[in-house]
Amino acid sequence: MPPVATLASQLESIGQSKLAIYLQGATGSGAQLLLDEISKFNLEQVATYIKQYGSQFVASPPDETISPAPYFALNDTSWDRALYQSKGEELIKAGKVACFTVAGGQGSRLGFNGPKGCYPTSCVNNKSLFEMFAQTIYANQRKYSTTIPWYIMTSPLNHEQTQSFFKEHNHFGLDPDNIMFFQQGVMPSFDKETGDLLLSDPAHLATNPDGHGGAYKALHVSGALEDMQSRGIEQLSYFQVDNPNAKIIDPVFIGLHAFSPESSAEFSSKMVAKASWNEKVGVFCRVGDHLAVVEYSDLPEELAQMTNEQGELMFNAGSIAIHTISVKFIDQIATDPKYALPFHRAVKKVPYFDTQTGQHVDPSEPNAIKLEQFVFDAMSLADNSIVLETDRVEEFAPVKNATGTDSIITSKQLQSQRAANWLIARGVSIPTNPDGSVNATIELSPITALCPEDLDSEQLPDAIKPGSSITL
Ligand code: UD2
Repeated sequence: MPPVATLASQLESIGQSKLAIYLQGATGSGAQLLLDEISKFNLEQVATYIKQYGSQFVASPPDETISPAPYFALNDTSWDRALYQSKGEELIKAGKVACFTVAGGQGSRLGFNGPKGCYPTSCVNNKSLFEMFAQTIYANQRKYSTTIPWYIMTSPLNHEQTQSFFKEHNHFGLDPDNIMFFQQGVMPSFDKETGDLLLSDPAHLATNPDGHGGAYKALHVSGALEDMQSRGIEQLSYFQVDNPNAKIIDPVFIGLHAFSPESSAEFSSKMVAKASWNEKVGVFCRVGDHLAVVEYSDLPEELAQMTNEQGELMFNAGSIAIHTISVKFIDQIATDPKYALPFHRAVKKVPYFDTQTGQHVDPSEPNAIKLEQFVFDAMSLADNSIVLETDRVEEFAPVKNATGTDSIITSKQLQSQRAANWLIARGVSIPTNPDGSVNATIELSPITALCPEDLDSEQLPDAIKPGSSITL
C-alpha cells in the first residue's frame, strides 16, 4: 500500500491536487479508508478517461456507413432450424453451456427497495425474477440430464442482499456449488467542468457501477471465467435480470451461434421487431464492416423514423439484450487491451463532500460525469456476429417501470399471453377480451413446461374460465 505522500504525489501528477491536499491533511480511520479506496484505481488510466470524457469531450458524429443489420428472420425457412436445435442440444447435454445474468441493478424505478431480481413478478404466485430463472435452469437440467452453472453479476449496491436472498430460499432447489455470485466494478465520478474526482463523504470517493459492460473484467478478476474454463464451459447464455420471458436456454439459438457458417461463434444476439420507432431498445445496425447495437438514445431520430416502401421501420431490429457469448471471446475482451470497450458518458447530479469547505453539497443541476461500459459494444469486435429474430410475446416481457410501458402490469399480461398461446397450441380453449387479449391470469411454471410440446404429458383442462386466475 503506498504511503500518503506517494499517493498524494501521484494525484498531483494527474492534476488532482485538491484531493492530494485533502488526503495529506486527513486523519483517523477515514483517511486510511480513502487511501485504500483511491489506491485500488489505476490513476493514470483514470486521468486518461477524465481527459477524454470530461469538459473537452466531443461526441463523435453518427457513422455515415450505418445501415440496418441483417438477421435470421422468424419465418425464414431457408436455414435448418431442426439441425441447429439438435447441435445446440448436444452442447447443452455435454455441459458446455452456462447461464449468465447481469443483476447489478436495483428495483428503485419500480418503487422496490432491493435487488431487482428479488422483485415479485410471476403472474399469480408472485415468484421473484430470480426464482423464475432458477426454476427454468432446474427444468432444463432435468430435461437435458446435465448441469447448467449460473453466474450472477451483482453490484456493490446489492451483492450481500442478493446472496442472502438465495440462501433464505435454499437457492430455489439448485445446487449452490453451481451458482456463482460476483460483483461488477465501479468507476469514480468526476466534476464535469474541472475533472476533479468527487468524494461522497469525507472517507469515500463518489463512484458508480461501471455498467453491464463491466462484466467482462469482473468475470475475469472474480475467478468466474477461470471457473467456467475448469468446468469446460464454452458458451454463455446471457440475459438481463428484468425479463421473465427470456428463453434462457435456447438450443436453436445456441446451435446457430456455435455452428452457423455465418457466425464466428463469439457474440450473437436476439432481436424482436420494434413496437414503435421510439421504443427504448437498442437497434442492431451494420456500422462499417461490423454489426453493432446502437442504443436508442444514440440513433438519430430521422434514422429511427425512416420507413421502407411497405411502410415498415428500416431500423426495426430491437435488442432484447439476450446474447450467446463464447468463453474464449470473453477472455479476449477481458485481458487483451486491443479489445478495450468504449465508455458511455452520462452527466448526472452527484451529491458530494466539498474538500475545501468541509460541506456536503446537493447540486440542483447535473454536475458530474458518470462512465459506464455496455456489454453489447463487444459485438463489433467479433469477426462475424449474427442476429436471430424471435417472437416478442415468447421472449420479451421486461419489468422496468412502476406504471405504463414495461411495467409489472404489462409484464404479467405478456406472461399470461405466452402461457395462453402454449395452451391454445395444445387445444385448450382460452377466453378473450373484446380487444383479443386473454381474459384470465395464467401462470405456467417452467417446471411444468419449457415449451408447448412439454404440455403433451400434462393433464390440461379443456377450457379456462373467463376472469380466472390459475397456475399450471
Ligand atoms: C437495456 C438496453 C436496451 C434494450 C433493453 C431491453 C442498455 C444500455 N440498454 O435498456 O438497448 O436492450 O435493455 O430490455 O443496456 N445492469 C448491471 N449493472 C449496471 C447496469 C445495468 O448489472 O451497471 C443490469 C441491470 O440489472 C439490468 C440490465 O443490466 O438487468 C439493463 O440495465 P438498464 O435497466 O440500465 O437498461 P435499459 O432497460 O435502459
